Amino acid sequence: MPSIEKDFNQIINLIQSSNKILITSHVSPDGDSIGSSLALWNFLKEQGKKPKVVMNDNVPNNLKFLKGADKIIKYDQNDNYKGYDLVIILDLNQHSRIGNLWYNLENIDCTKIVIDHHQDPKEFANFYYIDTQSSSTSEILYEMMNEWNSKFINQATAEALYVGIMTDTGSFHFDRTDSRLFQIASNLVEIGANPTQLYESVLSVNSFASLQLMGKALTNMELHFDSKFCMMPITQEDFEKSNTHPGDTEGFVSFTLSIEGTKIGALITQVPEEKIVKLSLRSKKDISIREIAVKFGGGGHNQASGANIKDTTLEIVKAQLIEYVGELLKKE
Ligand SMILES: [Mn+2]
Repeated sequence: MPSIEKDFNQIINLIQSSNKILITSHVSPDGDSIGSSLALWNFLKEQGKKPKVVMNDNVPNNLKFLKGADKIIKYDQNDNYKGYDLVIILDLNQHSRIGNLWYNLENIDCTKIVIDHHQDPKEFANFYYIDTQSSSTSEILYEMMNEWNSKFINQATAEALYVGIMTDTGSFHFDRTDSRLFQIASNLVEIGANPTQLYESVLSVNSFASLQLMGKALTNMELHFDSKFCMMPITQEDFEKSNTHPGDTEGFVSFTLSIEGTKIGALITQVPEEKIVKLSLRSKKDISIREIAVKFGGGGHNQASGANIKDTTLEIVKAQLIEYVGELLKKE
């Protein structure tokens, strides 16, 4: 466990004394990882610095409209990533989440900073700013930028931060959506983030095929323990029949928790090409399902966590999950 001082000044000083700055985030990037990375990129460019965003994976189509998304550099294993003054790692707390890019960054001789909101950070960087009470990395970055100098937050930065916050809060309804967050959102709207446009660009982008898969996933749902637990399994065959893939299940897991009286929800998908079963867990406030994810070798937040389970089957994971959830509910 690294030593963590919640000190923006330390981080701001490090960034201020650097010019060429490499920004990166996690594999399979989402709204918060792309949003926070591009917000910081725009914010630093506004001050005449030379930031670059490098990602292990491609930017999802629905986030490509953000300013700077077309400048994101795809990881190249032959690049030695030398010549940077500083590396800033966003929205993750263990180096495996960076992907193979980590092996290129690991040995370069420059300071590495992690800014994140997940629990249980691992030791791999020089400085950390971690706030597990924060809704998103984008929210932390807003606070940092505000403390630094809010006049550098331009419209592009505001839009990227807004997208990060909107996606990581399930459009402002997850735990840690508090009054401060609405103040921040309000400031971002004032600067030029348009809530209607950003919601439509990022979230109203379902394909017909993914909606057909959703229909199948909804019929697959099972209730257990007096409706307290809802499971949504999706098989390899379901993906094949609808001509979809696991990336098309974005947002599905939230349906499991939308049932009256349900406290715990799980999306379980077979990822055939990688021979793994992917588990996404959600719980309502006051129940933490993080421990269950840890039992499967994963992790995350108290109300949202997950695991990628190797060498198993959907049926085995379902049975284990019912057992673990049963134990957890007994303690309630
Ligand atoms: Mn995040």
